[in-house]
Amino acid sequence: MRDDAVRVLEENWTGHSTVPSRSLYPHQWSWDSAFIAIGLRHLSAGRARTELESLMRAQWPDGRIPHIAFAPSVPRDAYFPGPDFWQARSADGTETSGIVQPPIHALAAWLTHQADPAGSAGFLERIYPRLVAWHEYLRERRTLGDGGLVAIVHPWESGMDNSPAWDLPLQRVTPAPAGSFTRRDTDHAAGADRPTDLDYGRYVQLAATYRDHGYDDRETPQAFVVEDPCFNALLISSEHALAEIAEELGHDPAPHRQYAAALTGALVERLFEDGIFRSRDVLTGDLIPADTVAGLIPLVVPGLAVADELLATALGPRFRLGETRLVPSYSLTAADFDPGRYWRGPSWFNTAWLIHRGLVHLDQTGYAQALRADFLGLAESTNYAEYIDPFTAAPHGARSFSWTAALAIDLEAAG
Ligand code: 2M8
Repeated sequence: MRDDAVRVLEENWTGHSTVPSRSLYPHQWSWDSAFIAIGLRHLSAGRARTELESLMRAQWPDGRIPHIAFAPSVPRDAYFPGPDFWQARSADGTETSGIVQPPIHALAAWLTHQADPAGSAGFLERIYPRLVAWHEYLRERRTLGDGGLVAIVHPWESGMDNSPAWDLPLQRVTPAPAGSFTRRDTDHAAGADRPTDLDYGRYVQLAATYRDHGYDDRETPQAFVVEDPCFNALLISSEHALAEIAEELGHDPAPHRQYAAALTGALVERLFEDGIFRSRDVLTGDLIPADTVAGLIPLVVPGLAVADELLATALGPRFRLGETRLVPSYSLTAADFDPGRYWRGPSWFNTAWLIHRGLVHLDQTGYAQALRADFLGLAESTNYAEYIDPFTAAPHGARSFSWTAALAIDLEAAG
């Protein structure tokens, strides 16, 4: 086990959960916690269970798991938008945001259980109904297009905040006035790496509109409604995990398998184009012609009919898997590819982990081993950076970043 990776997770542990980064992200983030649990389970399955169950305390009565659970001990203005902006609380009084992140939690819960089935008595029983409620929220409140896929209503919900795929739908959004808020992210990270002020103003306006309509999915006049391939692919993976959990608990797994199959069919039918999955703008009905790493994440979907074509795209000129470092977040052939700016070119460790998982499932052992070796070497040499330049491997964003350390521990254990 890599001592430095373990140390990162120790330093970022708050006693019941792990912050992504002490400086840039000092609260609990939803999909970060799931990735972190996947690594923590190798150090302490109990701590991994605590990580996930503490996130569940932030769950709302409608089933949504908010993307941030705010830590009361952290100054209220340490991160923007903070608790005073969101004005939201879970049933137990935890201050939270009101938007969500990709649903990888059921997969994380199942992997956590598998690391220590004997010691996890009661864990699956407690978490299963919460995960079911989470997926029901997505299915009932976020199936906003005609094809059965779930939609995101804010770029931050994708986890790939500044993706070029959001440029077209964001053009509809009038930004919040520049003087009406103060960014805190640029205190901790280079401005040239982060989203522009114009985009940030749009993120703030979208979130404020949702907030001002009580985060009600039926009432809010959303200006951004998008079917994202990564979000839906992780929902499918998590539905398969829920089927496994249901079986383990003696419940009927069939509804989970049926929903996973329906989503898989819709994913291919609605989003696959030119060898890759693209996002669909639900408000115009159009596919968005930006090829991003989100479009490769369906490699994790079991039994994907177009897996061979998708792998060919990963290996081809758009992403050059095996020749570039990890997997770039945006097509190398795009005119506006940028190797340093947030989600507009650089490589992230969590997406590389997901693609590695897909390669393993596809029995692409050679590519999987090469990606694993690249990941482990880079995680260590960059001091567990948030993301890297896909050509030079220069680190960007936060260092001692939790999911980079956690997923390195997981991949190390997989060797
Ligand atoms: C980044 O997102 C936050 C907003 O949620 C931000 O830019 O301020 C993304 O990389 C996201 O995927 C991640 O969960 C979060 C915390 O690590 O940071």
